[in-house]
Amino acid sequence: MSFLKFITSGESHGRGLTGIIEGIPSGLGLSAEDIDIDLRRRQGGHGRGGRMKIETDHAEILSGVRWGRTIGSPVCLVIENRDWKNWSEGMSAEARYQGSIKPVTKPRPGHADLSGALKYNHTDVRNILERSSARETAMRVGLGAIAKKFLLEFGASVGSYVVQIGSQKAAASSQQATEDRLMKQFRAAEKSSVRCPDATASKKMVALIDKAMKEGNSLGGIFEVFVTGLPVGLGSHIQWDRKLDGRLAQAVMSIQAIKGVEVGLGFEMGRRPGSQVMDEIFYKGSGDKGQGASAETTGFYRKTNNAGGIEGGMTNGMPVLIRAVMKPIPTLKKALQSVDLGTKKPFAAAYERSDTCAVPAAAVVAEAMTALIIADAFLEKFGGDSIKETMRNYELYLKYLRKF
Ligand code: EPS
Repeated sequence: MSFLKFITSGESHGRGLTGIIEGIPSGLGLSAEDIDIDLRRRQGGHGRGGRMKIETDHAEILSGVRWGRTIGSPVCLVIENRDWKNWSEGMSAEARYQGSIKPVTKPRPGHADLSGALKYNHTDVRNILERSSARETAMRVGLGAIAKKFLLEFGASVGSYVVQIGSQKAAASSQQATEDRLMKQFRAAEKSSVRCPDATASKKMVALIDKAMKEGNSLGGIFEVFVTGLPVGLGSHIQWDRKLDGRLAQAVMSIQAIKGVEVGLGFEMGRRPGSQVMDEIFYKGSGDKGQGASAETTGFYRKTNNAGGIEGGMTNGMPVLIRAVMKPIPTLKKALQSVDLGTKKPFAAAYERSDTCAVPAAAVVAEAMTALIIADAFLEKFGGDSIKETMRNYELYLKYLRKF
């Protein structure tokens, strides 16, 4: 990301999370409530553990916004950890509290614990697990909400829904879905406790999570993220690091526990002949309105969207479609074999409080990461230090496309 930059800091049981985003043009309407809506969405979802009963995330805007509008300077957010009151000595920055809680010496399989301790020379695994925790994603969602607000100015919407938890699949399919259909699936997902648009599958997913909870096990799953209303030409084919699909894949893959990312039909493309993969090109005519943002401006459109809205590393005017898989949460009540860092003796990993399933939350985090990348590509294409300037450049481009 070079036109929009962001960085986060914060430990899971530390004082709180901070995030700075630089590059949002001036004049964007922004309130803490705009951000809190997404923070609440991330905290929901059947299968979360005891921690979510403690936290009610709220973003405080420390800089970059004056009287409800961005002023062009970096925006800094702070989200307090309510759990901090239980950790104020154990996670204190002050040396005098050293040793106030016992070190964690038992690395949990599937976490950053062992590699992190070896790499950063820590005998207390807490120094690793506090930062590798998915608590950090609350701030990504906070910053992503700003990117979403920015994109909305240009008519682009980002959403997500869950399509699989454990072995339970939903009937939802995004592949041939129009923008309206995607939004409909999104609205249905918002009403489901597992963020799945298929009500029957939702119930079965809830039952599966309850069963895993009882058994002390955990579950992963698959979700989809979409972006509607994007113009043709975000990203570029000319260099590897400017390709939009590559940038999105890295961003979504960077979310804790995400182990695979697909664009459009994704891996299914490998099973089909080319004639069933490419999205043929049409031009709207009388009585044929076409579909997607591209049809309105350029007249060119597709009847299918197997490419997931990206060809040659550039948006093609169809909705951008990303699918990602989250592995099951690695903290299990079921003991897993590991080795103590100090004694080098084997033990069965001890259970700490944990979530059973966080796929619905991960989908909201992926919306945020997607929005940040798309907003970056938007600023790369249209520039602008104020929203008005970005809008002027954007509208000029649409005017050019209409005449093409
Ligand atoms: C997490 C472990 C749990 C989750 C946490 C991520 O926290 P704790 O160790 O305090 O019980 O609840 O997620 C969040 C706090 C959050 O806001 O999403 C982990 O190890 O990744």
